[in-house]
Amino acid sequence: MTIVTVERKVLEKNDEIARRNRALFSSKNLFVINLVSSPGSGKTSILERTLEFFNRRVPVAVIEGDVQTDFDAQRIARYQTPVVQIVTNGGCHLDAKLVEDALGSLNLEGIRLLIIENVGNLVCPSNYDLGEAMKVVVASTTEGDDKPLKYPAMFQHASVLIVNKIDLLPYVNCNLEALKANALKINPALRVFETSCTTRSGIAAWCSWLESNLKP
Ligand SMILES: Nc1nc2c(ncn2[C@@H]2O[C@H](COP(=O)(O)OP(=O)(O)O)[C@@H](O)[C@H]2O)c(=O)[nH]1
Ligand SMILES: [Mg+2]
Repeated sequence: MTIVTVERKVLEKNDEIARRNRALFSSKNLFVINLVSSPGSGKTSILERTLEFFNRRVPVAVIEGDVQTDFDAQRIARYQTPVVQIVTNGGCHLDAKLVEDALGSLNLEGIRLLIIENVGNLVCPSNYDLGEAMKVVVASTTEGDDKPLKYPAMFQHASVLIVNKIDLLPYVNCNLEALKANALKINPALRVFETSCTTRSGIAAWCSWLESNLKP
């Protein structure tokens, strides 16, 4: 009983800070996405391919969330992109306060798109609003086609699904149509993209859609 109450208070506090973040993003005309997936699905790779595609034509900033290391921030910094690494020290998700604190170290002047890469985890990040416009969930073909049914909350809370590693379809036990159908069963409103970060298939379609969401 007590645990439930504490959990609710934590989430209420988080939502209050998320509202503050959202107001800040809105005042700066920033489009913000929260990229979520299990570890290794390809979130950082999709970010790299996205930055490469925009080639600095679209000003992007990135917040990286990881349990340990700044490896992902180092990967993003190679694209001359402003990036801040949040290390959660064991924490399994980002929360709105961590993002608010990270924003203090990011110069958002002229930035139009902020991408937050969440900690790799298909469970906890679904509960925490960071102030983003939408959650984008990445599911890779190497994870099989049943994950939307096993982790429904993440797919319910997301607006977009990126099915990544489609180059590996011939080699893995994953039925692409079943994966998409399972995700759409959980959330029929999901917008679906299919990508490969190795062949770059689908990256242009994803980036064009992303760009169409930027505020004037
Ligand atoms: N074959 C293949 N490998 C990929 C693809 N995307 C990412 N990877 C590899 O998957 C591993 C995890 O990718 P990473 O971007 O670090 O995933 P993250 O943990 O979700 O950020 C790396 O070895 C990537 O090179 C893809 O589309 N196809
Ligand atoms: Mg990563």
